[in-house]
Amino acid sequence: MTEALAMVRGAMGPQALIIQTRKIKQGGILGMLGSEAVEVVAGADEPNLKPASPAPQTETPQHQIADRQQHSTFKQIYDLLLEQGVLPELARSLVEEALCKYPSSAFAQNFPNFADRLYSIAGDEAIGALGKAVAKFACFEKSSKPASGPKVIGLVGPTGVGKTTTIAKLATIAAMRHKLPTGLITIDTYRIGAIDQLRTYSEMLGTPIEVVNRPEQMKHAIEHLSDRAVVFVDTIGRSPKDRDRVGELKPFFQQTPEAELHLVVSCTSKYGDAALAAKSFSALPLKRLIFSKVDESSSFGSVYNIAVNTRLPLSYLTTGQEVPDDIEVTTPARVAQLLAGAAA
Ligand SMILES: Nc1nc2c(ncn2[C@@H]2O[C@H](COP(=O)(O)OP(=O)(O)O)[C@@H](O)[C@H]2O)c(=O)[nH]1
Ligand SMILES: [Mg+2]
Repeated sequence: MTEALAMVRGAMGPQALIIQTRKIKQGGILGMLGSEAVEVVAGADEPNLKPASPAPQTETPQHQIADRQQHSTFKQIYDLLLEQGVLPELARSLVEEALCKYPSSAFAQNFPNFADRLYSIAGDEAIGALGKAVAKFACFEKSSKPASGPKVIGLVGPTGVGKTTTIAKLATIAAMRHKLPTGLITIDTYRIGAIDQLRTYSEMLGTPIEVVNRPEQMKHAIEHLSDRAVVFVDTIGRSPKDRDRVGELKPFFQQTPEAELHLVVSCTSKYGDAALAAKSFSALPLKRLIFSKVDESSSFGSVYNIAVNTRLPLSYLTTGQEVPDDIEVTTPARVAQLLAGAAA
């Protein structure tokens, strides 16, 4: 630790602020990595990046200036990711991966296996590098087409995250833009009749809708819609506890193994709540992850953490209440942009 701190002061000057020290098992980032695997995260304002002593009389070589810019860019990105709520170890992996693109920097020199991937890019392309890093840790996949029968897409998730609105968007795009024969199913586990929202869209689009109250009705509903190219399944319920809801939904989807289930997680949810939802709903055969309410949130760490930890491929993100326009296919570049704090 003493050796690491001396290295930090040597590199960043006596004013260097030690932010965090800890022992780690393997390579670290944004700090010195001592032979005893000690990680020190330190910060310094730009003037303190000058070597402590002696002050150089000659002009700083260009490559050193470039290195400093890269360091401060990566430090900024790392800090941004933490601000966004990305878990520290996931943030570190992201920055490490992005750093692979800067093998000539002094930081990268500390990670010898990076050195064989030689090419350099300018600082403002760091977000691009971050996007490539995001693509390494999170998955991205569109829906696949079934060999026969309708494509069945079901949306599940906590109450109020935007499942019905998202189905309305997807169904409108399928029916109006792609002219696909489209069908709708609502699974109402409480028989509360709260299907008016989706019924309105079904009438507007001229698409048939089936209301399913019991699991055994599921197969029948899909048979009714077997002439459709795509069928969207909405789920509604009133239980405040996700676990109860999942327990109720499970038998419905056991009847329809062909359904591609997308878990909807709101970007406005706290990491703990989103993680709990992901855990509860993992009892269902989830295939994709949708980020909703991107427009209402300014931090995207919690949903990124869920994407990495669940390994569920990202399908769509929703950006407002407008049907059908406020929906996009999720891409690594877009996630990087959101993590870096770009406007939603
Ligand atoms: N700002 C914003 N609001 C949304 C978005 N998606 C849905 N909503 C709103 O969130 C509320 C709940 O949506 P709803 O689809 O009924 O959620 P559900 O309970 O999961 O079916 C409604 O007021 C929607 O208009 C979105 O992407 N952004
Ligand atoms: Mg709903």
